[in-house]
Amino acid sequence: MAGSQNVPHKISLPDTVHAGSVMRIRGSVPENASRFHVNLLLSEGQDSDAALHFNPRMDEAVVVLNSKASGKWGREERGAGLPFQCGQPFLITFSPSLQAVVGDAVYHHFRHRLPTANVRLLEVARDL
Ligand code: 9QG
Repeated sequence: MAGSQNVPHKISLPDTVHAGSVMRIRGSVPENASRFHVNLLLSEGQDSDAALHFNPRMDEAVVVLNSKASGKWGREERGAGLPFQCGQPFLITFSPSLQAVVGDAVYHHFRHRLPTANVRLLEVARDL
């Protein structure tokens, strides 16, 4: 596992996020990373539902996006291409409507299934 000491990491989001701010995640992908994910979670606890699971898979050269409701994964969406590289820094921006921008390029618009107003925590995990 190539994660750093700060991973996994979960933070409570301020109320401004619920009101519709953008969220920016700056990080870097370790050499020999296989996968990492950014989750927008609805509650504390191990098996929280997620309005968004954004899951770059270096091992499959794709980003899988999904939601989790009542403990079950929904239908996966996959973006076009993999805008992340091992050993390189990245900047991910999520708009209030869950459009994912990587660097300067719009990557994928995940049409949200759970109300984003209910997002309470941001979690990052695995190899980043
Ligand atoms: O594989 O796909 C997203 O649809 C699953 C993965 C799962 C998610 C899911 O195993 O991995 O990416 O919490 C999990 O288990 C995550 C990390 C069909």
